[in-house]
Amino acid sequence: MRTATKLIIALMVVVGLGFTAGAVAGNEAHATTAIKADNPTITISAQGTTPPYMYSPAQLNAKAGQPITVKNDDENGVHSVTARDRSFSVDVPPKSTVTLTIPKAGSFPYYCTYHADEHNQASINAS
Ligand SMILES: [Cu+2]
Repeated sequence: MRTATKLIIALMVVVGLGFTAGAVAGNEAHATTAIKADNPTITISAQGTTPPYMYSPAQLNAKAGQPITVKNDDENGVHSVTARDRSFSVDVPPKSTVTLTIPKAGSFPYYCTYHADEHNQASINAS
């Protein structure tokens, strides 16, 4: 990807985070629209049971700095992957995929800012 394209995407992400998660420091969260086939992946899906929305897998292991693909299979709603401690946050529009990078090692329980009580418990363990 060209540097200019990366810069534009980075700016869009910073602006987007400013609107959706004011408490998140822009320089600590990274998201792009780039997709790599071998990334660890979180899939968000809507299901007709309780809870209505699922993060899968519920526990994801990754390396700090490694791109994580976040795929939203729900055609009707935007969801987010937002660290409880606000280390990172990314919005995932319906039927789309974004890339999330965890800035540091640690265990990060996360939730959805749009449906705080309607997803299963989930976390990313970054080493
Ligand atoms: Cu959600």
